Amino acid sequence: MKTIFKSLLAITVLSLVLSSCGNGGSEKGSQGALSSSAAEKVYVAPGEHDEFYAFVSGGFSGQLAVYGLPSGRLFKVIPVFSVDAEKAYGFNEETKPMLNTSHGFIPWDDSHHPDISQTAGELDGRYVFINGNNTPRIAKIDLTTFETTEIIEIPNSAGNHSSSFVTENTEYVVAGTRFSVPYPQKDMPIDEYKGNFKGALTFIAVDPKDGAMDIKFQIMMPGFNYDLSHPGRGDSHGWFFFTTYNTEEANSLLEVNASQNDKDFIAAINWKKIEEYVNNGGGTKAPAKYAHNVYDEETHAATTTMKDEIVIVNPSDVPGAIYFMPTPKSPHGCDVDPSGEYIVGSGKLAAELTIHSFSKMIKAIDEKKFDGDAYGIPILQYEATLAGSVKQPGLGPLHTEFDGKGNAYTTFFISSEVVKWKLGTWEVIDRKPTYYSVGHLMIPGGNSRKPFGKYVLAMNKITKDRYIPTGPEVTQSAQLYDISGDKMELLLDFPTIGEPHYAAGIPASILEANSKKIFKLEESKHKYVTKSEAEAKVVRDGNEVHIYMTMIRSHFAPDNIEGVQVGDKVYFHVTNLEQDYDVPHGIAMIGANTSELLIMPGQTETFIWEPKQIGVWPFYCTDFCSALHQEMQGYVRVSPK
Ligand code: CUK
Ligand code: CUA
Repeated sequence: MKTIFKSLLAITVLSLVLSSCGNGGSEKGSQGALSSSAAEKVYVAPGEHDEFYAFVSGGFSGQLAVYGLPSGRLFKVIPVFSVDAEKAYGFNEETKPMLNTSHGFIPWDDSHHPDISQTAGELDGRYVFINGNNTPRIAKIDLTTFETTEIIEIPNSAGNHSSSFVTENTEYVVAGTRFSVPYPQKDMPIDEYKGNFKGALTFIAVDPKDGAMDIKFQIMMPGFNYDLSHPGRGDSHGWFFFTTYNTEEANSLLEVNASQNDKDFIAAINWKKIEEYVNNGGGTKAPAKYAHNVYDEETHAATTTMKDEIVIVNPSDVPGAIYFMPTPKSPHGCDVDPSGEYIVGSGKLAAELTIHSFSKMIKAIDEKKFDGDAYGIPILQYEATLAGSVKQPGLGPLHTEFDGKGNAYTTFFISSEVVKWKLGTWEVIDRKPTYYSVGHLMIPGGNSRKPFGKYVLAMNKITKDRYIPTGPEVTQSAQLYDISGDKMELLLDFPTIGEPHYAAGIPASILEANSKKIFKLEESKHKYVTKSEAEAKVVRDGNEVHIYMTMIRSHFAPDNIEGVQVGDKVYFHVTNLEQDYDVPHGIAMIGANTSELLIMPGQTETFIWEPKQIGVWPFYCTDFCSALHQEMQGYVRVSPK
């Protein structure tokens, strides 16, 4: 996204400069003019709860942040494609395997698009999925524990961008490649891209019972860039839509190359048809190396399985399953309205929004209204699928969400605004500025058949003068608008962790009921659990020392450990014996090359310490757990070998 918009950014920066000379005062004025009811609308009194959860992607931090709406309060940062010293994710032995890939341990990624699981087209609040762009992965976060419980790597893919959107019964979570790459990967001249690079669209099946992810098939598409995607719903359930750009198949995307074509495509994929084909033994089993990492809630530990094969489907294998709908000027966002009838393509270099009709698309397919084909995939006539367009709505359209009341809201990056327009009549109803350069926006449930159209959250790329400065790097930010009336009303700016790329929102009431409060100690199947103080022990095995340790207010057992030698590899397997809600303990060891461990009641975590020097070395509890927290400590004596 950053690269795509480099030149657009230049225009934006220019317009920012102009606006700060010209009408900076009036902007301030308009902020001052915010109605006093705006404050009331976002005020959540101490002890009161927010109405919505917003899961805001951490973009290049690889995390997922949980905010309350309307307050904008930050509740939790969930590490996904990152290590996190606060939670020891990626540091303790239990969660390290979550970050394994076929390229090794990759403790970072670029996460863009969270999407919440659905049943019958409505948010069910079981999981939130999010993509890692860089080393292509899809993660699943369990919304009973707010922990990352599964990560699957996507082979043959690069820049996993048009992801991770789910079908209306969470049959599939989809991963579309931004970059086309040689398939299979090989050493070849880059300028032989055209016709030789392929774009993989990956359909990951989600088990309806336990939510386990598994790559069902991968479609090897022509070598375009696949930007964003959305599932059909209602009548269009069974289809998936992907925007493409660079249908020229240029190997360098200097704009002159990539935007020659007046129209690129929205690819319409009948995944049900392809699923049936694969279920009947269709497709080619091909070698592919990828990691599948699962965190098991019973053993409280993750394992990595290296997979070596997937099913590849070529578009020509399944005639009638894939079509292209021409869409002007490098369509970026691809959004399907709650009824499933309208597919909005935002040509980011176009002066209008293009809306395709699903029913017209089906009719055009029946009547074979084709305009040739691309690599054997029929291209539908532009006019034949067109439902309408929103004329001159703004500059640089990116993404659209829906309020469930017949209105759509589209972000405009260059003109820095959210524009409200009406489905069916395509008339613009309202527009409000954003501060500044908005990317995505989010309405809770806006990706489902049942949006909760009370608020829209705008996620901005630039904040400039909105906050007190924090050096050259200023905060990232989101803005909340009330959309319950005809006109939008800006209610709140709030800073976020970097980068607030996209978000998924859900009524708090759906999640609160299922939120897990305690891991029951007696149910723990952790390999190194110590269920009582009496079972605490130190076991030597060659040069490995395993300490089975417990913690409870306010001491460790054992707390004085002798018999360790320089050169040993010391495993601390630490169990929190507490069974009261919200009483974690922590542990940290001087000189251990890891983070502290924050251990929830009933859980066991492990870290490794390799003492290099003789002496008596302390460890202590890192989480303020009781009045005697500061007494919660111990020593390890290290003797010469
Ligand atoms: S993409 Cu960047 S604003 Cu990654 Cu969702 Cu459109
Ligand atoms: Cu246990 Cu502080």
